[in-house]
Amino acid sequence: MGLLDGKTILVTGVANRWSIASGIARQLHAHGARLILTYQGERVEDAVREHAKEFGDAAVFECDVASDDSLSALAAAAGKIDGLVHSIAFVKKEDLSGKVYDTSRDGFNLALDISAYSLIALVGHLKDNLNDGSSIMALTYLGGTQIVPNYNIAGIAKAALESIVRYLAFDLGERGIRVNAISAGPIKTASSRQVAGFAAMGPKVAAAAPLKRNVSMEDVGNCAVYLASDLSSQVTADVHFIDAGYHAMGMYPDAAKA
Ligand code: 0WD
Repeated sequence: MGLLDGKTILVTGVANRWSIASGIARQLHAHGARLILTYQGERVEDAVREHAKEFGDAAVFECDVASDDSLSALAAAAGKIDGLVHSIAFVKKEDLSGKVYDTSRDGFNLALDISAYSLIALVGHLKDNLNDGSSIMALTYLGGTQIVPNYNIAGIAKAALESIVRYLAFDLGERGIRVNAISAGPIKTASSRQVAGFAAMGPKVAAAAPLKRNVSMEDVGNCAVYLASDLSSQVTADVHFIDAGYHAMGMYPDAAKA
């Protein structure tokens, strides 16, 4: 018996095998979930369709969160679901270094639209697809509440995303639908590599975190299994850290010695 037997979960953001969503899909599938994967556009369609074969021939649909037509088409095609994974972010590369005060209006709007409003748009379009008692989760990062140099506008978008998680949890609570965020430690992916200085972040976490390691996609996927399952039936409006405890440090070991 798998923890997720009988549940259908829609997973966004599976751009490629290195995407965090791919690690999440792998663990959800391993615990018995039937998966629906989405792809952003034709550029990644073939890769996502090929990847879907690894997850029991998961159904695959287009979903560009920048387009309400695309979201409506997804809602019409997807059928009933018991879970939704939001693993989507986009920030112009030029806005992932330098000064936040140099961010353009356009760069701000794009980052907030794709990385934060997209959760509102997805839930708004899929609200009738979601069975009562469903679980919704979104990927966030420590840079939403703390200063992480160069994360800049991406962090500001994560702050909005985490707030959206709480308000949606309130909206949907009467249907027993839970909404949470997973705050993952740094994992090398196509998106994260765009952040200036990203390569140094994993080793810094491993050196400073209580568990003295960084995290993997599998670790994040295991949290997603818990959040998607009935084991977490009383957990909502929460940000759950999968970061080896790094977020709780107020001073890092090297600095403490100095
Ligand atoms: O260290 C990390 N990698 C962390 C990532 C630490 C903590 C959180 N996260 C978050 C990210 O901010 C994001 O919300 O996890 C989520 C997934 O990020 P990822 O796995 O690091 O990155 P990636 O594999 O690039 O997935 C992001 C995807 C896009 O990938 P591509 O390579 O095609 O840009 O977001 C999707 C897309 O699949 N995406 C969209 N999906 C639908 N419509 C759109 C869009 N308009 N734009 C981007």
